[in-house]
Amino acid sequence: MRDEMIFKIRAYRRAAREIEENPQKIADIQDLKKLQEIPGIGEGIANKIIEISETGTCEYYEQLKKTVPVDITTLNSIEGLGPKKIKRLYDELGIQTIQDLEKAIKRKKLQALDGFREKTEQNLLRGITSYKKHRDRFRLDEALGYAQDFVEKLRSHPTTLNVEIAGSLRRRKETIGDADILISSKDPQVSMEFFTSLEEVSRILGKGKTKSTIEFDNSFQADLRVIDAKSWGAALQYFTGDKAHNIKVRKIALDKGLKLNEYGLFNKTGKSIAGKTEKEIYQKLGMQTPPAEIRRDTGEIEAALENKLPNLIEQQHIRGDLQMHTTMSDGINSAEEMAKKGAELGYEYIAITEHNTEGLEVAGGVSAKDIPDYIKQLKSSKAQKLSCKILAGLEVNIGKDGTLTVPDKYLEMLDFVLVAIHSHFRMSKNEMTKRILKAFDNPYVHAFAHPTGRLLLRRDPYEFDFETVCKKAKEKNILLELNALPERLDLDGESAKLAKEFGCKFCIGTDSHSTTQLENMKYGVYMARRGWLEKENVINTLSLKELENHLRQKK
Ligand code: DGT
Ligand code: CA
Ligand code: CA
Ligand code: ZN
Repeated sequence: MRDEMIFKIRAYRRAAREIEENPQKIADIQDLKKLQEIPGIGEGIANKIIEISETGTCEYYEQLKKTVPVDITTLNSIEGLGPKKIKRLYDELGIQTIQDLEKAIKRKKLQALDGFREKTEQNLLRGITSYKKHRDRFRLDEALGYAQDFVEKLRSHPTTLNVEIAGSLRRRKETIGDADILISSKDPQVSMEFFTSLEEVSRILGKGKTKSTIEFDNSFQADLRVIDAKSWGAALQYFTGDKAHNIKVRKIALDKGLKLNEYGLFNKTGKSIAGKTEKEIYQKLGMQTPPAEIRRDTGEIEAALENKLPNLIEQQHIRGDLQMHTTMSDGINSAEEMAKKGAELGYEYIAITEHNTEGLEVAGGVSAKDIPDYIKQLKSSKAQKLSCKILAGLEVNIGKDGTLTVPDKYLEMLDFVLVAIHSHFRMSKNEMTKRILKAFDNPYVHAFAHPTGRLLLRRDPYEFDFETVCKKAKEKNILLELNALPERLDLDGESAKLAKEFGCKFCIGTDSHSTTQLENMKYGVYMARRGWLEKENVINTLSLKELENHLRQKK
């Protein structure tokens, strides 16, 4: 915004990245020298980190902000707007807020600017609508991070008997409205005091005997409810939801002449017959306990009544990770470092899946003619010695007409070929479907990466006929990816369940750009569980040998 030197900007970005990736909590390192041991952090930034840890902000930043009266954070979260455009909109049209932007679009003022067209205006308007629709929700990883920290503090308090996260967080929904935390306590009043006085709390929105609501800095909210131990299971069941699931379960109770509410399961005379645990409630209703992730009344109740719930996949079944990037493109770790981290996670293999540069404007990647070298590098003798094997993969762009941007003779050399849509998102549904089907006809394709292209709370999926694509994937033996990057989570549970019903198989990849991000695998597993997937449905539960056999079958 201030035309600062590019190297200065880069220095801050690099530091931010390193801090994000640092396993240690940065506020715990209050030592100037120790901070400077972190790559990318010099004395200037180290001093600012200490100032921010101590005061919550830093003078330099506050002064800078005053010189630029633009709501950059909000504008930047609109799809189609980045820092460069925001600066031009401010310089040339004086746009500071989302309201200013809307007004300017309505008056067709953007079209007058160089490089902006009517189409740009329409796209931005769509971005604004999408932003407004999503702004009250939070990404699963962020919400879970907050709530789990909180719950750990509550758990370690001496008056706490039991504490649990309920609601959409327990169901691992990909976006979260608010956190619902349940507690049973020796002294409810003390628990409430403790909850509302924790340092993360920025506002107390309500404080009562059995329920309090607090807000964090970023306006994420959490409810805490105090529960009687004898009603623990009933409350956990009720507040886990979702609502549709609850309504149907309550009806099953009614049909049996029983009454179910958040205090327990009661018979006609009002006597409690279950309530301490969820399990005994479901048992008394003649059903298995559905895992929280699938509670949304899409068949789990019927399955539980017939004792036919799926055996959901678990994190421990995962034996490798099938999508990631390295320093060869915009990642921050080398292939070898990724494999070492893979070994730490107990993996037998990882697939390095760089982008191909043809047809894509990203920071680096591999061009088709460099593929032989790329493979040689990944298969170097040094890499072969690691206990976690590296598969040579590539994330290939699907061109506008459905042809792949890398010739077959190169695809044939690779262990694992992902294809994905990275450009021309706005085609008609029919055209987009044809484009994907055409790509699936290529005999070397193993998997379809981030199939819907959505970015959570930011970009809606592109339009295509999902069922037709599932049928073709099944026919051509192409895996559908569950992309575990928290801003994607693509496929989501609903789509994965549908694809499973079509007989599709899946792979889970973290799409990592650093070793730390390899730990995002859990989010992919949550989506798989929400999609009713079992171990057998997911290819990276196979051993290296079995996986190699499967991948070779394509050739
Ligand atoms: P969220 O917060 O929008 O991500 O979604 P939830 O599912 O966490 O919804 P929330 O926080 O409004 O309520 C937590 C749970 O409480 C919900 O999953 C089920 C239960 N619940 C809330 N309202 C109702 C209701 O009107 N009827 C029934 N049966 N259950 C409800
Ligand atoms: Ca909630
Ligand atoms: Ca709530
Ligand atoms: Zn991609």
